[in-house]
Amino acid sequence: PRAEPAALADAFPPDFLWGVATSAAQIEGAAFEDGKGASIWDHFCRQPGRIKDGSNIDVACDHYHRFRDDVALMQQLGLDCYRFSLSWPRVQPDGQGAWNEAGFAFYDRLLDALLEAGLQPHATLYHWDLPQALDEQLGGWLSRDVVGHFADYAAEVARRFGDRLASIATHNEPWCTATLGYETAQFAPGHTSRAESLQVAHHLMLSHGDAVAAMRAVTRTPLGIVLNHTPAFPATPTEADRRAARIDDGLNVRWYMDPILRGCYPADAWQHVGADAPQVAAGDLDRIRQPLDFLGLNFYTRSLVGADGQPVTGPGARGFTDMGWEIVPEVLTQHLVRLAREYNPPPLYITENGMANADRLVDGRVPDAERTAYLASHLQAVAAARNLGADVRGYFYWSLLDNFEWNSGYAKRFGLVHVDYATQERRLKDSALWYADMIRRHRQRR
Ligand code: GBH
Repeated sequence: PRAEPAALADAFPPDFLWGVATSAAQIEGAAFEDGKGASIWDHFCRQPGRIKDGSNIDVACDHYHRFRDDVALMQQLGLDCYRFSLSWPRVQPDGQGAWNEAGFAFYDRLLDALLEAGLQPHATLYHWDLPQALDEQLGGWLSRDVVGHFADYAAEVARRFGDRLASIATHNEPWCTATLGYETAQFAPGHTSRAESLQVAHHLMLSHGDAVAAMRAVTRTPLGIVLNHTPAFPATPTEADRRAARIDDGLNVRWYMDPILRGCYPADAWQHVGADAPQVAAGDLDRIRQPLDFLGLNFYTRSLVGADGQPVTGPGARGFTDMGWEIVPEVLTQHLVRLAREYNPPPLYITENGMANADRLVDGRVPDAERTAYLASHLQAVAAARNLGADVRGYFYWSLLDNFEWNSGYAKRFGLVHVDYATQERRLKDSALWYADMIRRHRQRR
């Protein structure tokens, strides 16, 4: 298809779903209101030097108080669905023991507002905001005990909300939780050990499997997981770089896909990590591999592996985002087709895709042509992958709003909607109007 809204609308079947995504810690604010417990991100933001602009998430986009406005914006855009996450410490302040009814009441109000507006709610249980109490008392995801606490939390959410949720994903991007949180220290809780990160990854996957099993007992809503894939390419065509890219693929893509969908770890990457490999108890891999109803894929860019530094441009490069990430939509097509062929996965959703851009307000508008081009080219890429056999059923743009971009603070803007943090004023960017136009055309064909 061409990149125009009409051509793109034509390239997707009538039941293809259009959405946007957010996460609790990045937008809600109200960090200590109505009985919410602290999360590891509330804590991390208070450690000097962790967040580039020194900001925190006490207020963020104030979505906790402004969710009705945000739902109205999504309705205005004509979206089918909304992907959001629940804050575990908002509904269970210590991560075990007592539930916080006021916290559940917020999600109850949000679900009512979404359903009233005709938007399908897609929930994620864990988008990185672990209850701080579990970190302090048990050592966070390093503790195998957290697996059971997560499954209890998952079952409680499924019991209360399952019948109103269009889907539930256990984890968002376990690679990020494990690698950025426990190996590179970019994310909470800020540890620097590969062995820890791989043990955490194992516990995350075990908690995914146990949560799916626990939720199956109380809900019939579709269950799955969301993985982030950054396809790795050799920086130069040498054998050494090719091997490095293959190992990177083993640690980012196959380290999660293989246990979750096939019940085994990838042999080459396992061998590569040597003594850093995790403790795996008998039966763990059977618990991890549960039948899933969908797989969510978050795609932003590729990585070039093996050289001393990354080349400024590579084959297929179409420029870089404000995060410095290379824009490579054709890699999304190629990767989706690979997943379909290698794994025969459950139905796929692009649960995140988007770009940070140096957006500015100009005469009351936000002329973010770069974002519109990114969106259009990635939708073309998804359509192409579908034509080549990848069963992709929906697309969620990251993100609805400009929000807290983790260790980058508020300086990086991913939203279709501009947020003025001084006033909390929301304003649709040009890309939002483009997306709404494409969706409207697609709906006319239904
Ligand atoms: C997602 O993470 C998160 O789910 C979301 O909360 C976040 O706001 C959003 O993306 C935007 O960051 O280091 O150059 O090789 C995505 C995390 C992005 C991690 C791409 C790996 C590789 C870029 N991934 N990144 S590079």
